Amino acid sequence: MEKFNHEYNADQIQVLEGLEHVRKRPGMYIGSVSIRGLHHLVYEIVDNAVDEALAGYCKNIHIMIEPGNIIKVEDDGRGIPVDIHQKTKISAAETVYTKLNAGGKFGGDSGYKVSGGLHGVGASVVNALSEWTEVTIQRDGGIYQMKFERGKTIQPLTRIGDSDKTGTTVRFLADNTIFETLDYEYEVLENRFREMAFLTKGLHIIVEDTREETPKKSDFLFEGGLKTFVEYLNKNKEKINQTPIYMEKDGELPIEIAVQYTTSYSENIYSFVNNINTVEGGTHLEGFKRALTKVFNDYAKAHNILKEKDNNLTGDDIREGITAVVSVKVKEPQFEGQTKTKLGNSEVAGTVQSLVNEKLAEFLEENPNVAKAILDKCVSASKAREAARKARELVRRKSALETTTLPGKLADCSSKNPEECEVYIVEGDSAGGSAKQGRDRRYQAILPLWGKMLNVEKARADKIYGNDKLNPVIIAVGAGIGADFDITKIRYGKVIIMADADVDGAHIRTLLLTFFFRYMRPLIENGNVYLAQPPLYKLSKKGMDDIYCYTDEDLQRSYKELEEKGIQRDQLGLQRYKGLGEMNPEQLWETTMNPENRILIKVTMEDAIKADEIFTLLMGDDVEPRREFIQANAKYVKNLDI
Ligand code: TSJ
Repeated sequence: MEKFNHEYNADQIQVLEGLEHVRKRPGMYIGSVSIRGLHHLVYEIVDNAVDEALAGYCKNIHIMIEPGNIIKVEDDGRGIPVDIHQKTKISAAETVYTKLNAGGKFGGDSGYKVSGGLHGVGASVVNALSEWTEVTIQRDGGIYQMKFERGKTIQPLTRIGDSDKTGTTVRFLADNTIFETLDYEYEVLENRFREMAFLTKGLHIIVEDTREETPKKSDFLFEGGLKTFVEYLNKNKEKINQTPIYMEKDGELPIEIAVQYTTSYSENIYSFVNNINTVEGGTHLEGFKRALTKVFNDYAKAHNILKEKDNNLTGDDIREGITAVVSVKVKEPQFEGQTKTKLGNSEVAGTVQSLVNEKLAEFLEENPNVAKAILDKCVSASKAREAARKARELVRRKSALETTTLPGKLADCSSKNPEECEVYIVEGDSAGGSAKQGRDRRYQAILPLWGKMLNVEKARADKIYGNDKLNPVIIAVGAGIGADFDITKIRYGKVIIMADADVDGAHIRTLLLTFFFRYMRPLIENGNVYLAQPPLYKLSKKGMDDIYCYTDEDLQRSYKELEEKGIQRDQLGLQRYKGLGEMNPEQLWETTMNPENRILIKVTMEDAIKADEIFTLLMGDDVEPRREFIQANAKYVKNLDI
């Protein structure tokens, strides 16, 4: 029988039309023709090799970006079957490569194929969107090869040599008439395949980039699977349980879960179905969360950590500080949701729930110290949440009844029209006193702050409400915080931070800006936050009006101007202000508060973001970056301290 028949039969014409459609509407198959779509081509091909690994026949996958943006993917699986299929009269290998969605037909029983979304569209889509493709298969004692150009068969599957190995190698060059760019981002591929390796324990994945003179290479093999994944995610965090809790189950519906608690306040749960990140969650995640809540509550009650009369801990309390990865393999996954990344299969919830119910309960019984440490954190999360709720309700109720008691320290203005009103937040009591006396009380309010501010970084919302420094600011501004913040309720059109030009002043400024940025962001976006600019120097001479200078350049300029008028430096009195407190009320009014003379700096989002970054750096858990920052800015800090 003639092996290569180049006459097209009806089947083959359909194939061509199918692949033509992929070229006409690539977005329908791979999402986009941007770099995302380009990377997707690689994922499609590698998925086939991972399927072979999941079926238990492949140990190594090698992904290479070659010069010219050629991708090579090689595995040591069984090799795609090369024998001629009786019905279609072509080999499985060719079918996989030329028929839309043909992959499933040949791999249906062995693995957990993916359906829906943009995943699993198959190698034929990659073929259609490539300038050329070359597939090499080693199996049954031979080496077989086939070649394609833009989806069309150039060389049908041909035996080109002998081999005693098995495996599949695919090389392809994406079509530059379709994609916006062919420049793969190594780090993106590296991250995806690291994740793949975490999700498939024991699978050895090598990623390599030989496009540049100095090649890049990553080698992933994680015998610990998700346990190692969670450790990787938490590498910079302070752990509560040193070793992740690990739960696993094989069978019809394989499940793998790892859990580790940290001292942070955030919840980090990743879920996967057939190695696809289910960003929108789904039944597997629901089952996990339900079991987590139940097991911890049961344990807490049984061990008297919660009393009989206490309310149950909520899911949120129990998930504070959690890092977890939940991975399930589902034979016929139903993907739902906006981006088709939400698992719909209802049977999965119960299976995951039973596993976690059993294994987690067992773990807690066997590790009472870990159980205690985690539950202590959950209980304090619960208390914090309760306090935050009360504080929020208090603020809400007060503002609803308009009976808010204004902070005792606040010297309010007489006008109630926010558009003309301004509040000065002043560092220190003595400066606050001068400001109170010097102000125009019709429209200027003064709120003095003193002492060490709360470290906003490490505080939960309840601490913010309950904090004796920040609470007056919240009440004075009058518009709530966080999700409750309502810009239409602000009591002052200008919120002005007035702090000294020294390190402590810079500290207060950074803290307040960070606070506004995190808890009253619309206030900054709307341009309501300002920095007052007190003078640094005063030049004086008998018979001459005092001259205030706000910067060093200002001072030099004034000296020059006065020299031109015949006044020499040594005839002038120079006062350097160390702090706002040194100014009397009249001076403070003249230099810093009188709209006719004062300099106000409007805070932009960029300023606030920068403050937030500096703040995180200075207050965060990581000591090393803080040390580096302080060293790098030591000079700057000294300058501030003049
Ligand atoms: F699809 C593909 F060409 F893109 C591709 C497939 C690319 C790569 C890099 C690897 C693979 C692939 C496919 N590796 N291993 C397999 N295995 C099979 O296709 C296979 C082998 C044997 C049997 C069997 O039942 O004997 C079944 C299958 C699906």
